[in-house]
Amino acid sequence: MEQVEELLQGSRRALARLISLVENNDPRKEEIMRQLFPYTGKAYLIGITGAPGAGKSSLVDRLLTGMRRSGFTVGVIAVDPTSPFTGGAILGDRIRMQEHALDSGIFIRSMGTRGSLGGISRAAREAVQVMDAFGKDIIIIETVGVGQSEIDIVKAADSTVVVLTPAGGDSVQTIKAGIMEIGDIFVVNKCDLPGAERTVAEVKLMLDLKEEPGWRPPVIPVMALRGEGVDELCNSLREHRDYLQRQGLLEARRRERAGRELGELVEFLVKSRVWDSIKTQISLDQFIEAIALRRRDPYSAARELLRQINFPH
Ligand SMILES: Nc1nc2c(ncn2[C@@H]2O[C@H](COP(=O)(O)OP(=O)(O)O)[C@@H](O)[C@H]2O)c(=O)[nH]1
Ligand SMILES: [Mg+2]
Repeated sequence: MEQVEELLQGSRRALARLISLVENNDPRKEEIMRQLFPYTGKAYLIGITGAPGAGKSSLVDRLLTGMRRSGFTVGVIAVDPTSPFTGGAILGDRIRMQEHALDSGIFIRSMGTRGSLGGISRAAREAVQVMDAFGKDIIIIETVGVGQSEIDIVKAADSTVVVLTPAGGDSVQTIKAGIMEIGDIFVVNKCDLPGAERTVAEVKLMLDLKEEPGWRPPVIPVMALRGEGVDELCNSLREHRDYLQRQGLLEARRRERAGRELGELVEFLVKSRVWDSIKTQISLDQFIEAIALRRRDPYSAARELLRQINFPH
């Protein structure tokens, strides 16, 4: 495909175009992903998650400056279903971000709920692969830590940063359990606000209670607004990457991810193909009616549908 060629030659226009095709589940997507695959697997993936307004985008902005200074090229995918904006507005409306947008070593892409046909997490993951094939050294996925799909997105990362804010009067105990599990590094942003020290201490305590061997997630006080603590975060990211590499865990994580993705893909293909053929071949009304009237249980109805399209049931 011509656009794939252009992408591999470094065309940013092709990069933007291909991400759109992938996001919109274009019929050529499968072919695109297949052609790009041999060029993927080189980028380092960083997931950044946290509540809306925690300061993730501000932090990404600071990280970009630091990473570019170190000579890395960076891609950013911001997934924010809570944002009404799509197509670049989430980050792009910020003046500092626009500065980055002029830097050819940086590519920023926003995703809303749009293109979530096959799930936003798959769309984001495939966008990552397109950026990876393009040759970005580091890819940052910024996502709101609200639902399972957002957690799934960061599970695809090599290093995950959880961004918290000073809890004020609240205790950190209210932090969603799932979020604590996935953090490799914790940031307490907005350290200019009251209660920051206490939050840092509480998060440390919570992490200490886990007493797991291996990597101890650092808890870093940050003020993204002024860039304070960002160097420490960059150092921790480097340390975590080195740790994973030293222990052979990077390979292990990526293998685990490959297994999960394969399973999800089979599930997706089966689900869409099977459901499509059921819907085109069979009128579902009488099945639905029978279930609603309690004349037939849903399990046997579902199996009957599969039987009628000759799918193993
Ligand atoms: N006081 C304070 N505000 C911050 C800091 N970092 C970000 N903010 C503000 O928090 C708000 C949300 O930031 P944003 O980066 O968009 O958060 P996101 O939704 O997590 O991406 C913005 O108004 C930022 O200016 C900080 O270190 N201190
Ligand atoms: Mg944001």
